[in-house]
Amino acid sequence: MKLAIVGATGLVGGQMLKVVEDLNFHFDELLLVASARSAGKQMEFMGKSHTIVTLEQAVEARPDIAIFSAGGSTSLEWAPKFAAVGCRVVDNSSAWRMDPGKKLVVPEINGDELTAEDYIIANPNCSTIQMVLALCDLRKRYGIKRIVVSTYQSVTGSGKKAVDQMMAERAGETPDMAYPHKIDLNVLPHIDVFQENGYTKEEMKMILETKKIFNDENIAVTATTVRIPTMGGHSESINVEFNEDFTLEEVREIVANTAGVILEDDPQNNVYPMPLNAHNKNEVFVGRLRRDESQPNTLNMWCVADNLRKGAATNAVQIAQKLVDSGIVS
Ligand code: A2P
Ligand code: 11C
Repeated sequence: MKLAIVGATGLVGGQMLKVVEDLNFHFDELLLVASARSAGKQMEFMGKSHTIVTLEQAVEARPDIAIFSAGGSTSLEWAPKFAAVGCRVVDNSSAWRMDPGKKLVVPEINGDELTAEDYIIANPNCSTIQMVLALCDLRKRYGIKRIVVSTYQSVTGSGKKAVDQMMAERAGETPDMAYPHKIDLNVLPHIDVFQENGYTKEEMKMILETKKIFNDENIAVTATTVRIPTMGGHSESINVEFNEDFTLEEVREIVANTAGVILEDDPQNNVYPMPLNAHNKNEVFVGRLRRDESQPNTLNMWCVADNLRKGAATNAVQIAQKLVDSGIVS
């Protein structure tokens, strides 16, 4: 098994390497791929030094699986070139997600739909992944009519430059600006670019990707996505209207038994999910479960996950694992 990590020097790439080690993902040979700026440099991983290679060199080496996190334009241009030499590409960018010919996969939800025909597989947006995972088993039981979600997203979602901006502001230094405004001690109701309908691209990703992953065009979804000056994970306030009524007791049991989800719901003892606790964890945390008393069949919940882990690297490595476990890659 020859594994390539494309974008290995980036924030998500670094997490991918940690998750490969954490989840004991088996490989015989590892290719660390980055831009021409980094090619030739050495990088340590699991006690071994690796020479960073270019995309061209990686294609020549014909990896079995390549996990990409090097931006949308790199994926658009290079994923087909890797696929052409028989490599399975798991792509963390938004380049292929809404392509009708490509699968958008959260392994716990639709990983079983992967087949030998799939060469480019899309990893969903981080905010979408944690929400659909928190809801997937509740959906099976009660059906979902409508979701209203508001997010509180970590600066790590915008990459290293954004983390540096926040830390420089905190230290009283003049930052290189990743955002149009100061982020420390502030809140920006603005993630990614504004679209003609007044929503941001991040909001539209949550709406469209949710429908695709659940394979249900009829689920109504609306989103407001917000950047807050935190690291460690994205938080979401989710209001979900089911087709059927529920009991909170059963909801708690379903959430607690959902694969990849941990129930943290003991508000009397100040127990609820927080980004500080979700940091570097592979699971999605859910709490503050309560009935929306303003209308029938509706639940409020709070959901937190490390956006670089289950929101990106963990989900991508789990897709790669699924390709191996199902015999698509051997
Ligand atoms: P490099 O470090 O050589 O620039 P982040 O999202 O944290 O900014 O990381 C982006 C990742 O994608 C880095 O590993 C970066 O490599 C890589 N990358 C960016 N542009 C390209 C490109 N044109 N070809 C290959 N890798 C790229
Ligand atoms: C953020 N969700 O937090 C974004 C980052 O489509 O994979 C990931 C963008 C994507 O800003």
